[in-house]
Amino acid sequence: MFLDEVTVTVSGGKGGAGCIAFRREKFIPRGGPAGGDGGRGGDVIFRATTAENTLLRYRYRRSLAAENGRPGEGSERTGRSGESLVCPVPLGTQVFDEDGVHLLADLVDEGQTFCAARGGRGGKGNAHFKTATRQAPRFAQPGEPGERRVLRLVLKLLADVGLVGYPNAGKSTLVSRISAARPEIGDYPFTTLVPNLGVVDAGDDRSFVVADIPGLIEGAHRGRGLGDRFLRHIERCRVLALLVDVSSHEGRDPVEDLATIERELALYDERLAARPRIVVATKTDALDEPERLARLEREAARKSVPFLAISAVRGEGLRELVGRLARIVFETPRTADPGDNHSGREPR
Ligand SMILES: Nc1nc2c(ncn2[C@@H]2O[C@H](COP(=O)(O)OP(=O)(O)OP(=O)(O)O)[C@@H](O)[C@H]2O)c(=O)[nH]1
Ligand SMILES: [Mg+2]
Repeated sequence: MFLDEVTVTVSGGKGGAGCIAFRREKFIPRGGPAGGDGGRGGDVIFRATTAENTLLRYRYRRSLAAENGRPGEGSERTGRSGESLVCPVPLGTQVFDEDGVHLLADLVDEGQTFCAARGGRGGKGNAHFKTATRQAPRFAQPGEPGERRVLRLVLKLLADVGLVGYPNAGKSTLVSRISAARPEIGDYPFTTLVPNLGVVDAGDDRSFVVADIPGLIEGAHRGRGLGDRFLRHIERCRVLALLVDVSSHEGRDPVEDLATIERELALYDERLAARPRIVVATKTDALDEPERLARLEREAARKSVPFLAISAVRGEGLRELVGRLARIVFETPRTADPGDNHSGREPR
């Protein structure tokens, strides 16, 4: 199972109440106020970790509350602070406000944390309120409530290369040939329902991550097919590989397919239109009309976009593809736009 957006309520722990107490000791009459302070409430903290791959653990646990602080005690003893609640999230999780408009945190590094709700301060005990004219204060402060808010968590996978194309273009097959990932492959559209990641060995002890996302069709930005909701997972890719099936299996035209994919990308986010890319013609082993491949290649040249033809089934062109992707990946910084406000929801 994979879940990439969820709304949660976070509540910091309440501060413990201050204590009202007086010193009672032998030989010290009227010992004076001795009520200790309440403990602080715990915080709710999100922490990015590679141990998580999805936000699934929050599907049935939407209310995240840290422990309350303990009340203060006599003899000026401070109450114990509440434990903070540390909530693990996958790398690439963005924290938005309830409306999904303001980005509050972008957790991209292992161990990076964000304090989502602070615990309340503990109340002061009556020991604090003694003055020259008020020797025996019979009051103390209550603890402060913890912060409470509704937040929207949105996962955007951190892959280097995003594979985009029509359903059945051969995206999952390619991933299964160049990485150890074993996504499902099928000769029907929408075999892939959720994104998969694969780690590709690029030689020289270097590797990069490819994201295989569900296929796009015309009108995806309006929600057709599986829509564009998985495109957020390629928002941060350094390079996009646009896969186009050049066999005539699907009865479509490769040049039109490429135009449709480009259009859907731009309609989702025009910044994607400027991302480095490579056009990859797939299934050359099943090429029954060579002119289809030639036309696609000419179209890529016309747009000055690098082009490569492969057959994942025969393993042709894969080394060259990995090499070219690696070169672009290692030369291009990651696009992690901090002002990024694509939470999947339109501002209200
Ligand atoms: N002849 C041939 N068939 C291929 C090649 N690559 C993939 N296929 C076939 O094309 C079909 C679709 O492949 P997938 O890898 O599932 O395609 P996809 O792009 O991941 O499809 P969705 O997940 O539905 O978006 C399968 O039947 C594959 O066996 C290839 O290089 N040559
Ligand atoms: Mg697939």
